[in-house]
Amino acid sequence: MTDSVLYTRDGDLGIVTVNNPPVNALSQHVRLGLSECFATAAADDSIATILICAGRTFIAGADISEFDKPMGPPDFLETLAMIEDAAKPVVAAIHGTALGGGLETALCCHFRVAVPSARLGLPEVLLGLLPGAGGTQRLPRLIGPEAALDAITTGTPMNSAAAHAAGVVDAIVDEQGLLEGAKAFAREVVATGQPLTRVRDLNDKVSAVDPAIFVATRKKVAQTKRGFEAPLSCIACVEAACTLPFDEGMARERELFQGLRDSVQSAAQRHIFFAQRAATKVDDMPADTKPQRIERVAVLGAGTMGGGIAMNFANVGIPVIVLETEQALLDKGLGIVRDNYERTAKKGRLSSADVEQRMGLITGTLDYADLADADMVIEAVYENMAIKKEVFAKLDATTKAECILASNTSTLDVDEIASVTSRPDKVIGTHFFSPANVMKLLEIVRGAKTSHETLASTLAVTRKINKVGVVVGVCDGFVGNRMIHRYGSQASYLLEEGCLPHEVDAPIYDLGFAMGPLTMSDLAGLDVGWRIRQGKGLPASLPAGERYCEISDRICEMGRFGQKTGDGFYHYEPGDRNAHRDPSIEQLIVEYAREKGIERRQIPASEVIERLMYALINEGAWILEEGIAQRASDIDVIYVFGYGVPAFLGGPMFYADQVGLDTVYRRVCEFAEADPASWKPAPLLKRLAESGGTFN
Ligand code: 3H9
Repeated sequence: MTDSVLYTRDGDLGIVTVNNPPVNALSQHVRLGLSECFATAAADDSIATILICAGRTFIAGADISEFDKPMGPPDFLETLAMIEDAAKPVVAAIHGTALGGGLETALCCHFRVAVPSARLGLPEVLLGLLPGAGGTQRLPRLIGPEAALDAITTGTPMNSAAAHAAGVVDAIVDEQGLLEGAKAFAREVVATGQPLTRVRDLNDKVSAVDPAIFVATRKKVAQTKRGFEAPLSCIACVEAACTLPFDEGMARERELFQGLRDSVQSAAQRHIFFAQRAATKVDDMPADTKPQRIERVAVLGAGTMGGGIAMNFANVGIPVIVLETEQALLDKGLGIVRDNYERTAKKGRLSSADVEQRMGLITGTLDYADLADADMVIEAVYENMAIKKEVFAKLDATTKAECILASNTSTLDVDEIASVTSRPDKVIGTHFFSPANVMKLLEIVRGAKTSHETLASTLAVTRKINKVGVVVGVCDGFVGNRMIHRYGSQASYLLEEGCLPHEVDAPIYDLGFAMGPLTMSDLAGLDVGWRIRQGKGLPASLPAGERYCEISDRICEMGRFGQKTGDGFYHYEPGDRNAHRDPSIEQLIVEYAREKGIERRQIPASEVIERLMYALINEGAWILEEGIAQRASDIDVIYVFGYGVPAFLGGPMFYADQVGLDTVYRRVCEFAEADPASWKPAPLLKRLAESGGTFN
């Protein structure tokens, strides 16, 4: 027997214990161990078998790292069939998370008991897969196709109570007494002679199903998961469960699973799964670095950013105090926070008691003295170095010595900000993305003097507030905005050279991005960049030989700042976020090119994609070269969670690897030859291209 699965006897019961830290994934040796243990259980005189897991969780799924290589024996389905075919009752005892192959294993047991804190689900779709060990055939048989479609196409897990109500779990047992509860349940089943439930044989819920539910789910998925292949295959499998005999449904599931497993989309989504976890690891941080406790937080500024940041903490029960300079601004800001919560409550996603509980955790103040017991302060004031320095000097004087001072700057030098304090080791950047209560990404900016403890504490609190944190170094724009600057510049050069706005945006949208670069600028507000450029004295201050496009400035001069004014690169109707082509802007672009003597040409969509994507990738390579990001996959995480790049593309650096770095480098060199002012091929890209390497 393997060490990771153990068979023991507890009186008349057989106990199979899986012990494969950290999450008891169904690695090859676990499948082998399960097969051996269930064979032993079948042969002995035990009256029933309990399947339980050691450590923090029930089986959390297949071992995702095995999907990149051929799967060694035994096959999942053979192992699970042994469990389902067992002549004696098998009871799954569930704690932690029974996910993916873990829940599929539990569905092959004849009964399931769980502790109240357990969660059960089939999240394969989030990895670009479908439940490939019978989940698409068994879950609909157990809970009906409609509920199963929802669970399988969204990947959202159910809590124990919901799983019990739906019939996935037969009994909820005491949180501290899972094994005891499972044993009592098993003995009761035997004593009362309860028949064994084999889910594969339940057909009531999957016969005479209204096909309209599949049409409706396909429509929903087309809207919410545009471009993702896996949800459509999930629907096809559940449909098969409702129209084909079990074995044929299983064959269909297998065929579609293998197609997805071998797809680039799933490879990209699996890459993002591991990348997200790798991003929180800091290469030089000693493993025993202890995070400080962060139990009280303060936020400076009650504007859109400050309010959104404060909500993140209140959402997880951390009290937060918001400081403003004037009562009216404070009232307005906290009013917007309340409106946000109430809007969520109206959609049924929060109760009114939740709204009050969260608002109760947010207090306002005008007095720095009230920040004295905060463990962390996040500054979200106007993006201006002089103001930030003034604020940090004040914070240094008024907060306790161990308090972490974080700046929500999106571009400024964190080291310069830290220099005005007596505790640069406690200063860090926390770059939230707007809207801060919604966007998952947090760029954690590590200054030259930021201590490991400060970094570890910030990483821990990032996880607590359910954000995806990525540690980056100090430079203008950090990782995300520095790269997006190159992308935005290329978008404007494409306008000069021949494209109209929709011809820049459409290819990128079709590639899968949430929106194209110009629609994104309209959403973010064109005035933001305009004011920064004005502040830098551009274009007058432009160094010789640098390229500059004034189209965006001219649009701003017309008072068109994007969606918020109803006009930008596009026109927007009141109450409608759809971008409409605007002939006046198209004319402005054509006339601008004429004025500058630029001969416009027809630019193919393929070149639009190359110019935009390679601008990101080349800058990403510079960022890696300079050590601003620790690893290419960190950049991918930033782009997927902060910039609307779909997970199925795996982020810009993963995308580059798929295209082939030799191709990317060759095109970047060609672009640089045509336009040396805006393209500087990155040495890392060159080295990797020449050595046949990849970023990831
Ligand atoms: C599947 O089941 C397919 C089948 O239907 C069909 C087969 C034919 N495999 O997230 P954490 C690692 S697909 C390998 O930080 P938490 C993770 O990388 C699978 N490794 O902990 C990390 O490693 P490291 C369906 C895995 O407490 C460490 O474990 N299942 C796996 O915040 C800790 O993870 C899923 O999609 C895995 N399955 O969250 C569930 N899972 O320390 C995926 C985790 O080196 N997993 N690792 O960075 C999760 O959702 C979360 O990990 C979980 C724990 C909620 C379980």
